[in-house]
Amino acid sequence: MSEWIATYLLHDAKGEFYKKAEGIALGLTIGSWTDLPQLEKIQLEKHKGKVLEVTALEEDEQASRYLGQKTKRALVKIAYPSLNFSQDIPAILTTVFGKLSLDGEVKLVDLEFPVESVSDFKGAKFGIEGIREILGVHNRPLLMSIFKGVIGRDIDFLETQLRDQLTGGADLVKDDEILFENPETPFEKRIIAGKKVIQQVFEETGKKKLYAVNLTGRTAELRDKANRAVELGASALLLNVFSYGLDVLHSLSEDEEIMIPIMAHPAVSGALTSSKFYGFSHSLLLGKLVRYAGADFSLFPSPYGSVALEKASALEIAEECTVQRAIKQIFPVPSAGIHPGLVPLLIHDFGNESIINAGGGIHGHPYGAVGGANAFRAAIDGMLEGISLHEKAEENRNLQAAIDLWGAEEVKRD
Ligand code: 1AE
Repeated sequence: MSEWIATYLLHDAKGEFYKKAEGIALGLTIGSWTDLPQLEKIQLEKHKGKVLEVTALEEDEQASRYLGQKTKRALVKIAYPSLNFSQDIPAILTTVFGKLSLDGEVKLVDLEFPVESVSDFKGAKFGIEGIREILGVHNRPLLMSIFKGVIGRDIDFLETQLRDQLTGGADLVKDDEILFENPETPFEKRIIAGKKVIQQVFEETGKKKLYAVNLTGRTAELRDKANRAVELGASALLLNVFSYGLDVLHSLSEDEEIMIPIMAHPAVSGALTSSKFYGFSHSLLLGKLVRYAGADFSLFPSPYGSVALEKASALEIAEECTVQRAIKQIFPVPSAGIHPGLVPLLIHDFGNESIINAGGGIHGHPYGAVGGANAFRAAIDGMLEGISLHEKAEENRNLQAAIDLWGAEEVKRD
């Protein structure tokens, strides 16, 4: 029988984890707060959740202190019959973490998809391989830049910013996630301007580029808006997935009319992942679920920048994006507060199959966005050539200027 297996991290003062797990398995399947007649119980057997494993963990003193009493911890695995629910993200999440998410110190750390259901989740249309094919870049991490300081600016300003970022060496540019519909730079005008600049840069340099326009507005409008974006020649979409819900991403990614890559922005996800006790693990939400829902890129805070994530969590997200599965690998994009001096650490940790993403670190460069993007590309090249940032900076004044301003974190080479 096909089953979804959820793994939870539980904290409980009494430590009665098996009893708690049984309560979850029943409560989220056939159970209720009151006992059912025996006959009904037998009929419902095939719908019943099963406790597969209860693994006690060492006490975490910090957690006990935080919760105000000595608290025990355990990992619990529960299997849910697929039979109970339609194979879509809202039904799955409501089953494995619906009311349970409100019931004390319970964190959903993983969810295993049954093989029979994997075909319901086609994943990314392009993924790492497809994006590299479009851009014609195969041998290095990609460089992405972000429109910054564009609220209240006009379309000419955006065009100039885009051209500077691309000619400096960015492979892709995305809208800032806080750029919504506005009179100065409305969605359609941004797409038309973006297409024009990308074409000009291609004619000048022979290099293909992508620009991800922020798909915003009411949920009911998004599909039409995405279709309109494709008609107008958009090359990629950015989506604030967690402001809308994973199923919105899933619907867009499955749509055969929307044949452009989709970038998943993590805005709002911190409210669902940051607690040690509640919500989802980072890797499940920003890695596995975003990938199964069909994003081509998953953005998340790197361990190093202005909004840092614990290194282990950031690496786990990247692992979920790239581990071999029946669906395509997607780009991990460790972001936020990134400057060229962090490039060696990022490549060391996340490898070639990742994207270096920077807004302030490009626009705040002393020689402007062209210099900023170029400094990043030099830092990437230096890392691949096996030389230090400081050595590379001797031959690249943009990189030197970035290091002078923000510093440099070299990695120890073996
Ligand atoms: C985690 C997402 C980062 C992002 O979208 C963004 O706008 C970063 O900007 P900077 O690089 O911190 O300026």
